[in-house]
Amino acid sequence: MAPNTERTFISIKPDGVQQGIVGDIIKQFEQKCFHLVAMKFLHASEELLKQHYTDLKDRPFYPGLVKYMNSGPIVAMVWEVLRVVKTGRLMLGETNPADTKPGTIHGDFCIRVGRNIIHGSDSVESAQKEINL
Ligand code: DAT
Ligand code: MG
Repeated sequence: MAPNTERTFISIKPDGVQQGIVGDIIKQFEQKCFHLVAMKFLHASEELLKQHYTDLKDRPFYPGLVKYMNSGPIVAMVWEVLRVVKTGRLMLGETNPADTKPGTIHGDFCIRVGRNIIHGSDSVESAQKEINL
């Protein structure tokens, strides 16, 4: 990797896959000149999801979050480019679709925080952890 180049973990959640917007989302990252370095279509196990979301284990929505993420297949991707972690989060918009503007992925494709169709790493460190998982 070139200096300052980062990798981020982005996954399209089960409802995003069901909505049929996988291609639209990948296209946005490609248009932004992110490089796709890995992609996997998988049905994540509860065990794997619990590890991925371990920081949230004491939050009231955690059991529902794990169940939702386990409800169908997801598209797990690694994207690489300069400052990709921050830019990726900007393209996703705020966690809660109600708090974010149209023109972001959360702003354009979903309504509820508990069904927000896409995940993106929030730091270089968490990206590393999530990619390893
Ligand atoms: P982010 O995914 O933006 O990093 P997070 O790590 O705080 O946000 O939460 C992880 C996911 O959990 C989030 O994408 C959607 C869900 N979530 C967060 N807050 C929630 C809430 N108040 N009710 C239901 N689900 C929530
Ligand atoms: Mg998070």
